Amino acid sequence: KEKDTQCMETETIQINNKKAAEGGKRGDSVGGDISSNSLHTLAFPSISTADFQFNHEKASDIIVESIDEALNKFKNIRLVMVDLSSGSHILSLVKDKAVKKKLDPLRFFTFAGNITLINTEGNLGCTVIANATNWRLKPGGGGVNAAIFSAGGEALKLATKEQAGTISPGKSLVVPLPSTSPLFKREGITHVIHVLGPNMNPERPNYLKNDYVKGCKILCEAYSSLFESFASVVH
Ligand code: AR6
Repeated sequence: KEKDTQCMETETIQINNKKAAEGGKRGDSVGGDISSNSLHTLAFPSISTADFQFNHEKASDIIVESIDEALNKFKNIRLVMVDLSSGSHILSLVKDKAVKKKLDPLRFFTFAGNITLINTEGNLGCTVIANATNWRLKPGGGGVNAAIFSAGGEALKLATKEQAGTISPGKSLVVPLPSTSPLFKREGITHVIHVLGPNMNPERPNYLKNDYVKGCKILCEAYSSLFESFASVVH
C-alpha cells in the first residue's frame, strides 16, 4: 500500500509539473479523485511553525498523530494540510510521516498553494478552512492570518468580532462566514476556524521560553480542538 501511495504521489507531481510548464494551475495534491468524494473537507495550515517558531520535527509528529485520531473518530471528514510551496519543510515532513503511519491517502493529503484560493486553484471542494491566528483575533500580523483576513474582507472581521475578542493558546473558534464575504462568494467557504497555537517566538505574546513539554501539549490541544470544531460544523 505504501508503495502504491508513493507511486501515485510521483505521478501527481509529474502531472503538475507538466501543468505548470503549460502555465496551468499551481498546487500539488495527492489523494485521487477528489471531486467525486462526498466527505466534508477541511483545509488547514501548519499551526505555529512559522512566525511562532515551533520545532518542525515535533510539530509534524503531533500533526500526524492528531490527524490519525481525528480520522478514526470522525468518519465523514477529509483533512488537507496546505502550505504555500511544495518545497515547504513542514509539509514534506508531514507527507513522509503520514505515509509511514499509513494514513488513508483519500482522507488526508497535502496541498501546495494558497489556502485562500483552495477551491478556485485547487478544486478541492473544501467548505471550511482553518487559520493560524493571534490571541487578539485581529487581521494583519503577516502569514496565513493576514492572508485569510484580507481574503475574508470586512465580513470576516466583523463576524469574528461577534464571536469573541480574544482566544487562548490551544483553543479554536468557529466563525460562520457571511455570504457577503469574498471567501464565501468566490471559494464557497462557509466557516473559518481560528486556531491559536503555542508561541516559541520571544517577540510575540505568551512566549513559552522553549518549554516544549507545555508547547507540545498546547499544540496537541490546538489540533484536537480544530478537528473537533470541524466535525461539529459538518455534523
Ligand atoms: N496559504 C497557505 N499557507 C500559508 C499562507 C497562505 N496564504 N500564508 C502562510 N502560510 P504563520 P504561526 C503558511 O506564520 O506560525 C501571524 O502573524 C506558512 O508557510 O502564518 O502559527 C498571526 O497573526 C506556515 O507553514 O502562523 C500570529 O501572530 C503556516 O502557514 C502568528 O503569525 C503558518 O505560519 C502565528 O504564527
